[in-house]
Amino acid sequence: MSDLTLYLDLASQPCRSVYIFAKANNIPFKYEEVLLSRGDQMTEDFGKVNPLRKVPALKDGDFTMAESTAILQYLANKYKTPDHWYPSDLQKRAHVDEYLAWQHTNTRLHSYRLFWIKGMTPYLLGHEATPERLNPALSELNATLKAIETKFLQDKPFFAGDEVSIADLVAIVEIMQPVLVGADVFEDKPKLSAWKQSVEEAIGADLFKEAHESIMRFKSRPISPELKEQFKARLANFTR
Ligand SMILES: N[C@@H](CCC(=O)N[C@@H](CS)C(=O)NCC(=O)O)C(=O)O
Repeated sequence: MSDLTLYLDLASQPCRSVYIFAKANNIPFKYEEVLLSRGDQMTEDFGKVNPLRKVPALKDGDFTMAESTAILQYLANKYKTPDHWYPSDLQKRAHVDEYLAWQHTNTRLHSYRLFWIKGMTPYLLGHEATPERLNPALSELNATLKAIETKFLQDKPFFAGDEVSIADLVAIVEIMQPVLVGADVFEDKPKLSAWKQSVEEAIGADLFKEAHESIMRFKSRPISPELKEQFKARLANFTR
């Protein structure tokens, strides 16, 4: 029996990267569901694992940690996963680290914002987002995706070269978030579309689909009135 527990809600992008990585590498773990729409992140027990009250989180024996990218690095190092995931070559690894550093305030930020405006507006307020709110979010994400094509992908199939790495994984789960609520951000981006296809194949289509099922169904999740009010306040903060 593994001592490793992963605290996850697969509707969350960073949780999906950790889940896909563990599954793709046959890392044995206990899956502990932390349903954000039920407010599980606020329980006393979860607070002991991650006082920041965010998922994903990891417990390995008595050791606990949060932050998806650090968790991926921990798992890659601990389980000595195939080198391509987190390359030992200094400069390849530096390119992976470079993307992981950049994405927090770029891919993550803009995909997250578009997901909230396009997907959470109907879920929380019962109507579609207006173009005035949608369009700026869409163009910010488009600029980020352009930068991914020109700076991080260039003419390579994956960010670190010929094989998939944790940088590709962290990117794809973020980009899929608005896609799965109807924003077709791959349209007119052949290079990005080809990369998506390659990442999906490298991960395995079944695992990719399984990991994304939860976010496709998120609108049917019940949500408490208190949490709904908190989420509405968060959504209002995205007003520009
Ligand atoms: N930088 C963190 C982000 C973690 C994060 O923001 N998780 C969100 C879900 S995507 C969360 O747990 N939100 C709960 C809340 O804000 O109440 C990571 O990469 O793990």
